[in-house]
Amino acid sequence: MQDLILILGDQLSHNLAGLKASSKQTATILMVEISEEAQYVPHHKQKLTFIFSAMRHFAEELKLAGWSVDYVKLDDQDNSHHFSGEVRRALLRHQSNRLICTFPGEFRVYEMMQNWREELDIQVDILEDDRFLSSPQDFAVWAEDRKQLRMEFFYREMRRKISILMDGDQPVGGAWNYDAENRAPPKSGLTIPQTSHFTPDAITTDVIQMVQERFSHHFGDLVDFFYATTRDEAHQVFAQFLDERLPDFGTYQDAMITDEPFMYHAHIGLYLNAGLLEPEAIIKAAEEAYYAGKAPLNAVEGFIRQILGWREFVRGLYWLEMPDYKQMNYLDATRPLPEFFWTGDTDMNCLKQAIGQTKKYAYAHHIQRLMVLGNFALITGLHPDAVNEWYLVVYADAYEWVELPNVSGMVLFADAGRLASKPYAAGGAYIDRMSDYCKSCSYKVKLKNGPDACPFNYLYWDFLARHKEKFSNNPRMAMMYRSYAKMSDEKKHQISEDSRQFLEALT
Ligand code: FAD
Ligand code: DLZ
Ligand code: SF4
Repeated sequence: MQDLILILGDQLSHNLAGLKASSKQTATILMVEISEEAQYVPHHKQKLTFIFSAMRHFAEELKLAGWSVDYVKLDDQDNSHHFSGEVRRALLRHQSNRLICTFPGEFRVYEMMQNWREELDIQVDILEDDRFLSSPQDFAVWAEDRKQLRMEFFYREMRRKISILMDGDQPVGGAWNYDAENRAPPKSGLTIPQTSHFTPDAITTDVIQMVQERFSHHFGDLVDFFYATTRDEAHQVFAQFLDERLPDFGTYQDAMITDEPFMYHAHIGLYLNAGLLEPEAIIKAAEEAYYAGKAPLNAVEGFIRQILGWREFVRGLYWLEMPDYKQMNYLDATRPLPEFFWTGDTDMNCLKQAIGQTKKYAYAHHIQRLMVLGNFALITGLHPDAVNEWYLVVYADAYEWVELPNVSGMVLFADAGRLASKPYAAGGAYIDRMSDYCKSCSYKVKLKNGPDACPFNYLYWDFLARHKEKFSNNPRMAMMYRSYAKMSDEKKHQISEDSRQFLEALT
């Protein structure tokens, strides 16, 4: 009897726990392309292309390494198009009575796996995903008895735990965080290095055709697909980032420039989350770049914090709080998603830029996701379900474990502050400072009210006024409420009128 090892589309790692639990002699690997996964939310065409192509390439690598691989393609005749059906069929094909799985990235898939024990009457081993540096159990222990969960404290413990950028028990350079040196506005005349481009090989070309045929109605362009689809290529992307972009990563981390989607970011989220890159190796390589004098501490610490801090933290939070987290809507937001989130057809240039890029590349960098798109969703009161679905659909790196806490926690404050100490709301001045978008916008960022004023300016105050009961006692927001209190009644009325008109037109 053979063991059956199930490998999902975001588990494409040769050191996966599931692979380590059996052997080439005693196991068959099962990989399945299924339309339920492609369509439970209608993923961006480039995301589908990336995942299916990376799965097919990984299956070839496994075969070359001597594994027996049973790979079910999307257009295979008897494909049942859901995980349970494919596992059931494969168990019969291989006469297996032991199924080995690695802990999945989404709660709904975990529930499915747990049900297989009874449904299929077999042994199902669900192994911890040890590619992460902190397990859900470790995180639960850390979180126990803490009223507020703050990434910064979790991150410091992780730095100590895996001994990264440490000088004995103290952080290298004397501080845990160098953000004071980061986040400069974009300078004119910056020459931003090109990102890596790969020409689609025969496997990717087949996948592109399949996606164009089957999922043409999904969001996103697929005219120019240049992403890595193998581990080797993903490593090339990262190597290029280390050499060319990491030194400026910190300084320009929050900057946004028209037609520069990738800036100095790494553009590796999709590879990390699918398993083509491993977080620990990435962090260590960045640390080495610092010790070798190739990148300054503010850049390296900032980069490591994103992966060792934020990435691990949001995963811990997800598994700690699910399934309730998904239902949370602390601010009682009800507005449907405006149509222009799918088309980019809006006069607000910052949104147009961020959505246009997302459509073209299935990518937008963190500040575009947080302070442009997210800020807009927060202050206009878009419903968390609609916003979560949009983010899950449109980004190539989006899986629920990472998308949901970022959207419901960081962006929408739907979790009542479990993740963030205050909502990330801002007026147009922030976007103007950190980008060149306002110069080409039909709205005037300096105007606070009236038909030509930047909508962020009045919507921001209207948001604060609408949620006064929930936020006015938050010490981090006291200053803003004091400023609002000092405004004349006429000014407050203008804010509310402009917002009412804008929001009515939006819906
Ligand atoms: P870089 O800026 O170069 O950062 C390097 C790596 O750090 C990223 O690849 C990622 O693995 C990690 N990282 C950085 N910030 C975060 C974060 N807040 N949470 C988790 N990991 C982080 N990231 C996803 O991987 N998937 C998502 O679905 C996702 N949805 C997001 C939704 C919103 C509303 C926001 C505000 C952020 C979201 N992020 C998500 C986090 C972040 O925006 C992306 O990880 C990043 O933009 C990916 O691009 P990059 O590889 O160039 O990142
Ligand atoms: C995202 C995705 C898609 C689109 N398709 C598949 C697929 O056909 N087969 C598969 O094994 N995985 C796919 N994935 C990734 C899964 O959605 C992901 O493994 C789960 O959401 C758990 O994180
Ligand atoms: Fe965005 Fe306002 Fe600037 Fe226009 S003026 S780009 S809407 S911040």
